[in-house]
Amino acid sequence: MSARLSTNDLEAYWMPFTANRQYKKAPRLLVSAERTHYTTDDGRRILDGTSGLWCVNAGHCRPRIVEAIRNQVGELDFAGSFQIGHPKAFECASKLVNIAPPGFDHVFFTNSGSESVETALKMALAYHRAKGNATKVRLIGRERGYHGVNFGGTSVGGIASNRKMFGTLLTGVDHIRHTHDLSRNAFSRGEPEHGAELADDLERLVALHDASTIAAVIVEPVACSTGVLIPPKGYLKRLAAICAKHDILLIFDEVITAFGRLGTPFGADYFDVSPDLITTAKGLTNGTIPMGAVLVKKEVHEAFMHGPEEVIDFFHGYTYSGHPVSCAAAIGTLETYKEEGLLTRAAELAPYWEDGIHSLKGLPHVLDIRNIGLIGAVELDPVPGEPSKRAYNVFVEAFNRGLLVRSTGDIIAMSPPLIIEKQEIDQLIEILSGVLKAAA
Ligand code: PXG
Repeated sequence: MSARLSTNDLEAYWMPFTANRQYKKAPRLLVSAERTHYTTDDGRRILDGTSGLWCVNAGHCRPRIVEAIRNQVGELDFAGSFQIGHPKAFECASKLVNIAPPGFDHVFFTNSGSESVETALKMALAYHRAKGNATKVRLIGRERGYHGVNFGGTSVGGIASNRKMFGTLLTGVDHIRHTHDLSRNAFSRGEPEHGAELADDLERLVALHDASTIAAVIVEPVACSTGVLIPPKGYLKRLAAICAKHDILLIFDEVITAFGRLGTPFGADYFDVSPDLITTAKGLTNGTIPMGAVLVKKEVHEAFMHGPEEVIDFFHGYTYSGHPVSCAAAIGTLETYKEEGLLTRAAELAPYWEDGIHSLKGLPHVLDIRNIGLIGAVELDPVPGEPSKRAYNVFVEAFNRGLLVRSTGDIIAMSPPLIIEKQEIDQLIEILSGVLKAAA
């Protein structure tokens, strides 16, 4: 165990998405992890209610994944992927295609969710151009959406605090409205009943801009970062139908919902909707090594394969696309998921999780509780004039009592590792319940 850090040691690191000055006055430091628990620098065990940052789906420090990474880095530390290759990247892509929804037969590797999003957006633009529809250049996101932090993703994203510091962002971007409606759907279990018609908002943008100018729509099947907004029943099917009608590519941003989070391999499987592109990251390597992947439908890939054979078909890629160590980590991860049945385990646990989290109804300041697969959220009444404070305080107090949750705005979000046991779900609910009662 490392010695505890002094305040001076904390200064140089400018932490991402963090209130740095507040954090450094009272730091929370994690020094090791195993399965469902972290250990802090003062030796306390913390139940990981968030799978790290929605990524450690198989639990922490799983031997097969650790071993795959160790072996790979000693055998082939780096090999590029531009006009040259190494076997693990091909093996990894084939393994992904094997578990992908029907019709997805190609994979483009990136290093994060943000890069997967940029890649998918560029692919959508280049696809229409390759098909002779070069006027299709607009990108449509959704209010409250989160698609990472690069310029494309920030532009199609719909969370004001993530956008307002950064000027005008990309041009030619618009947003459909979000689906959150507490007046009709509060305390829904699973998919809310009301709001499929909100998908028709895309028709409003088609009427405004004309379909001939729209390349793609990107949505998260479940909008997690903004506080777990679950799509109303029928909404995603309706959105897909409108996209198909107007030759608009539908991109599912599955950086969180892929790899078993909903109890199916992908969110597209759960909602029985077939998008054109799927972005992934996080659970792809169980959080161990940064990696992302864009899954590509046959028809989209095919459009790029008509030029002269000796000309590069997609002028895009990263130094670390298909990095050998990332690929080894992904292969170890996919094997772990398969051996332990983790891509469907959330379906078995979901009813228990749902009952547990909805038992918090009636506690002070609880405005809504929502759940799907192994995801849950508790929306709190904000402290008047101090948005985010109540949920932040719950996050800190839960950590002090041995539980890691996320707070976003005044919403508590949770997504425990898919290996969690029922008695650990009970512990999680008990700690959170105690914190909410004390926060009264
Ligand atoms: N798309 C989606 C849907 C995401 O959830 C990204 C893209 C970006 O991925 P990278 O790997 O570039 O961070 C994400 C990331 C949170 C939280 O607590 C969520 C994310 C990242 C950090 C925190 O809600 N999602």
